[in-house]
Amino acid sequence: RHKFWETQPVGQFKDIGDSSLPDGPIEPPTPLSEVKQEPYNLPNSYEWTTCDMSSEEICIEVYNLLKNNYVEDDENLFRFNYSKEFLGWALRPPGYFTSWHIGVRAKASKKLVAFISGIPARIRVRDEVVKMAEINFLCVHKKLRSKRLAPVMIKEVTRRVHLENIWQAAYTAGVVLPTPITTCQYWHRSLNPKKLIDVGFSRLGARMTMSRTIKLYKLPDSPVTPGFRKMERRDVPAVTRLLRIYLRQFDVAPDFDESDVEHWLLPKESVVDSFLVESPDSHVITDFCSFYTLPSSILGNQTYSTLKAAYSYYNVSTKTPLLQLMNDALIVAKQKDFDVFNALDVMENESVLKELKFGPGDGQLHYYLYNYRIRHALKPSELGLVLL
Ligand code: NHW
Ligand code: EN5
Repeated sequence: RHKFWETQPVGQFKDIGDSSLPDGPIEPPTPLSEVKQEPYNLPNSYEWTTCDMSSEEICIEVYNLLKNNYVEDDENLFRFNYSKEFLGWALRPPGYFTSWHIGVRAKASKKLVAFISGIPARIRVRDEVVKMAEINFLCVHKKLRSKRLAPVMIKEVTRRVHLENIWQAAYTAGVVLPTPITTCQYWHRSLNPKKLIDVGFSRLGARMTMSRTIKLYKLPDSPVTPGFRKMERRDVPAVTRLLRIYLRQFDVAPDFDESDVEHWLLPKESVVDSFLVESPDSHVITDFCSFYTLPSSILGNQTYSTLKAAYSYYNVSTKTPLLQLMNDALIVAKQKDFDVFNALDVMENESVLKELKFGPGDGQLHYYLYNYRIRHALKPSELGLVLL
């Protein structure tokens, strides 16, 4: 069934429920001298290229490949359109390796036809913090599909991760592979219902008119929580403390330090937005919420070309109820002209999504670990990790 994945150190479907297999690494690290020194072979007319994402020109090539060939929904109405600024941010966190930003070019034209990336991360699985690669943006040009290029790219990124003495990875996908550590549901909250209906993202509910629908999704003009404000650089230590304590309760979560928080959560225009609640009297930072910006191209609509979507990222509520905190996030997202606010049922999200008028989408997101077995699948609420 899975000719490639059957050969890889990942949990296999046949082993589900086998309690004789221990949790933890599936194979031990090999000495670095035994890691293959040369890249894997590509079909003859293609060559490897390392993509320097600090170069505007290379960043544009990766951007264009993804804009035209990356993930679509099941009806091919929308395609993710990660911005250049977003890609620069997503691929250059603290300690990143340029060698993990891997492209494939056609030898003759030098056109970029495929891409895969990794970034380093410390991910805690239960009681153990594991150095991992987060793999993302695997993309093969539409005209080169089904030629078994993806397995070669995955083996090549694996080799380059091994060369940095890292032996585990985390990744997500909309497709089922051997074998998910958990499966999450996408939820969507309409901010601009008329446009969402016009472009086929959502439908008018039964016995609902457009004007009733617009009224249903109305939000206040500004956040309601006293002390709610944008996160600033001076907040990094306090936000790091808040987040580290909060994420302890989940079985799988990132181990963020201050430099990670500065990179991943300090607001960056049209990339990531973060807000916190500072108690008006004590000035203590008690709550935090964030979302990232990921537009989708609307394929074949006469009126609209882009769907502006916000994706819930990390939230921490200690004093302000999560419901109110996320409602304030919806309010600021609406003020920033997003059409829809998306969230997964990870962490404590499930408990507030229905009341905030989110509805389940038609997409799921499966989470995976490479070379790390977890005997029992997690519930989405036991997962404290959001990948981009
Ligand atoms: S998920 C988004 C992936 N990208 C897209 O969906 C974009 C549109 N699609 C494409 O570009 C986020 C192509 O369809 C792709 C497959 C390139 C997806 N993950 O070349 P073939 C990520 O980026 C397996 C993993 O003929 P293709 C996460 C498939 O099951 N494997 O197919 C990436 C089959 O293997 P099997 C996937 O359609 C995580 C084989 O590829 C996959 O031309 C990567 C077929 O290859 C997917 N999303 O190209 C793993 N989609 O065994 C990282 C298909 O079933 C692992 N396949 O025969 C960790 C590495 C690091 C370890 C470090 C220690
Ligand atoms: C990971 N870094 O299918 C990358 N999105 O539900 C890989 N559906 O937007 C991730 N089909 O349900 C890949 N509207 C997995 C995601 C791939 C993209 C995808 C889904 C997630 C999606 C929308 C549009 C469907 C269009 C037709 C959807 C319903 C919204 C409705 C709003 C009102 C309340 C009920 C729900």
